[in-house]
Amino acid sequence: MTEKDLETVILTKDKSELKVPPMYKILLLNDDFTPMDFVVEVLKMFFSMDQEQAVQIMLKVHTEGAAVCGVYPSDIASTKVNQVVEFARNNQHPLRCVMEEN
Ligand code: NFA
Repeated sequence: MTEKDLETVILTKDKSELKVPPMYKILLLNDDFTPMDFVVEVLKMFFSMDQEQAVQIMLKVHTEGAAVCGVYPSDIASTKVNQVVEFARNNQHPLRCVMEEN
């Protein structure tokens, strides 16, 4: 048996791996042109909402100017923002979607 076999190996985690990741709110912003039904479809497709939840959030955006539609870590949030904006552009709607740190 070598000296190496008797060594105690201690695995440590870097402090950064123990911290919870920063979270980002995704907001939809109101505009005068995007159809309400389209916004409802976006909320169902990209934020896994059912019809009732999606209508509620869409109406909140419509009446208050903006609403949070989800909270995610940075990479997931930015992917969703890009997917929503691309889907809106592909359908000729000016819908805006942004993320902000909590
Ligand atoms: N204000 C838009 C309309 O009256 C609906 C809308 C809701 C647009 C939420 C963007 C976001 N057609």
